[in-house]
Amino acid sequence: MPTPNRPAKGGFDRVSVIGLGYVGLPTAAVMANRGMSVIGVDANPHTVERINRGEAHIVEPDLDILVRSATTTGNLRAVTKPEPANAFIVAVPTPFKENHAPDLAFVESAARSLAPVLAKGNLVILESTSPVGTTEMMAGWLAALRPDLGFPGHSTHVDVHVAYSPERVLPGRVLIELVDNDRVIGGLTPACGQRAKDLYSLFVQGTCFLTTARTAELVKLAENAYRDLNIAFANELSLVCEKVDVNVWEAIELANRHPRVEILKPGPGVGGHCIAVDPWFIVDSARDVTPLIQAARGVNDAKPAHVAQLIAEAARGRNRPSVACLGLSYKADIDDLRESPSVEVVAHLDAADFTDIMVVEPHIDKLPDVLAKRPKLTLTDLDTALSKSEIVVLLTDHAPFRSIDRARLAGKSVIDTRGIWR
Ligand code: SAJ
Repeated sequence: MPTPNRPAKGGFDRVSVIGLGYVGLPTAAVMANRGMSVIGVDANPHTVERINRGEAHIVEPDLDILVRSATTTGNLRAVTKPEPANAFIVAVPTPFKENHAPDLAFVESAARSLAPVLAKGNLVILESTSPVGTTEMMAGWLAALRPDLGFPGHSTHVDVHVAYSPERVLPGRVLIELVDNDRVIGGLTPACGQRAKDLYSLFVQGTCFLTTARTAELVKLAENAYRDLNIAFANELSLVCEKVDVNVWEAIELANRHPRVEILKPGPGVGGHCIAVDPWFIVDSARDVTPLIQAARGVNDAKPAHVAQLIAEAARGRNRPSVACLGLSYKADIDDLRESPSVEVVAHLDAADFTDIMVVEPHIDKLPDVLAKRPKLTLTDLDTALSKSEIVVLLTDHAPFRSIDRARLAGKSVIDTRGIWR
């Protein structure tokens, strides 16, 4: 479909987003709905096809409506290979490898794929959560592939501006936070940062703060490590409370009445593709000086096995009972199972201890691979699970679980990892 002509937008007549996932697709759709001409690039042809049909391939409130309207107007078009544009926003995954070392293969392949279409005056922004120094590395890859163009740090003149600006959106509120949140923008030079700010100013209502690329990279990692550490404190406190027979939820609620204390909530562990992953990027670049960050990861990662042990102990008090495990996604009211501690708890259960392990997850219609072939384990509905179980374990605090009639829990062993039924 041809892209219609429209007035120049601060020199950003056409913007390309590389990687149409949890961050890239909403960003592309928001810009397109602001009247910008956007080319979305994704290596997966099925993703591209679906988007061009006006469908969102990920679940996020209102995203489907936005994608439909963006493709209907022709402002958003998805392709599998980069095309020339004024600006490129790279939003590809940055997972870690076996040893927790960051895996930058997707960033590198994005750089390789966009290098041939780069032109003088272009802007390249990396948004993926990345170890400090990745934006400089990306400029290096581009400079090697395009010796005819000047890149910051590699030439006396700059033909292509390069900057880093991390996404900060919360799954479930992505479309709101994409526009409203403040942004940190780090240019490889001040002019690079300013150029990136000009682009974000076209759709961001929050304040855009300029800094260096290295600082912006660290800021993103620090935000998520800060949260991981604070959740680890809450999780450690929950273990202490078990030992000294204190209700952790009441203790935290009362401690938080102090004007300068704000303890987060304990749970079955920390999941998702951000908080459980990003602190390792700091550790990888400064292992010797990060005992606290490493300890927090250890505390949060150990929590699922501990919850499974509590369930096993409850089972020992009964004769091979049926257990209902409520919730698999990593947090409430979303369908995302990535790094989910709830999945891990269920995976830790020993089938020999139970007659039946019933799992209730209203947002999925089939069990994830890691649980699919486990003996005695079934995906079932809430009503059946509550009727048949002797042990009920609350793993993810989805809305339908919050409103369960407490009378239905009477006489059962209840393990509420999120404190919603107290
Ligand atoms: N959790 C607790 N106790 C709490 C809060 C969270 O156990 O008090 C658990 C959740 O159940 C979940 C995990 O932590 O398993 C993470 O959930 P979350 O809602 O805190 O965060 P995410 O991973 O969905 O999104 C985060 C956000 N980062 C911060 O709040 C610092 C978001 O703003 C980032 O954009 C996103 O990571 C990202 O992409 O980095």
